[in-house]
Amino acid sequence: MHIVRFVSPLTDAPAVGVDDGERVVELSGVTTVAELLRLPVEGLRERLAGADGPELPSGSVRRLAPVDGLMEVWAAGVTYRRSREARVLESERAADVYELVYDAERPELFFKSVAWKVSGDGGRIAVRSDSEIDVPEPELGLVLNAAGEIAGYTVVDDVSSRTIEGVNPLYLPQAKIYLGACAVGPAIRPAWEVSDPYALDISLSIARAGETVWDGKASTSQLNRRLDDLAGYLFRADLFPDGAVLATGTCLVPDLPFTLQDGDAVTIGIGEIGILTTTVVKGLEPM
Ligand code: DO4
Ligand code: MG
Repeated sequence: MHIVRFVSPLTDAPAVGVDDGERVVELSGVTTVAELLRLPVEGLRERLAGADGPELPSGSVRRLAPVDGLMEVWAAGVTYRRSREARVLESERAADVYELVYDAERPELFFKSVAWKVSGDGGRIAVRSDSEIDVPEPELGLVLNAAGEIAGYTVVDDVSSRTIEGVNPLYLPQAKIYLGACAVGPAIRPAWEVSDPYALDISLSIARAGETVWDGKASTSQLNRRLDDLAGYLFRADLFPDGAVLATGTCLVPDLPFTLQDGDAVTIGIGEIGILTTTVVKGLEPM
């Protein structure tokens, strides 16, 4: 079962429901995912079990990114050996920064996006026109409620400019926070339905003009951090009244000089969680 945010065909406005794979049952009286993330996990479970609104065939709804209200998207970095290796290679003079953070007690966490800028499944991601090497970063997303509990999981694409971050790690916000740099979806899998979040397959496939130009597979078993520890650091000195999504770092990075190009189709799959598909645009036109 997944929590979905979609366009209600009855009102043409965003709605929230429960998708069992065959039908979506709307949660009456709930219009945002943020409202659900104000509940503790047990309260969320009861609310989802009591879904009794209008029903629609699962394939018929237009899904929206499952982030809204004051929800924020954050991301962890260098949580997998592969990410550490790739960053050490691309950054040369600042390589130590990445070596050190991989083993440090405190993880690297950075702000990624406000809710309204996030792209959803079937949407567009962007690469910057002032960057030459750009990649998608497929990441398991923790969906955290207002109390910091892991309420569910989703798929996040932490789209990144390797050119800009490679020049100087202090440019990280410009490499990672811009219009079209964040995709989340297609939905949220409730935490209690995922038996082992440390054993999920992650795949990335990039297609250009119908041909696969890069694909790879990895697993969350390679994660060098504990999920609740990452969530704990995010909530240490901050408040998220509408909850947050925390991307847990990438384990798949194409070798240099691979770069995304305009029109590429990017597909990220995470076992038990979902498949997120987006199309790349080059440049920063409003989405
Ligand atoms: O340290 C820079 C960012 C790392 C990152 O985004 C990742 O490892 O996924
Ligand atoms: Mg990342």
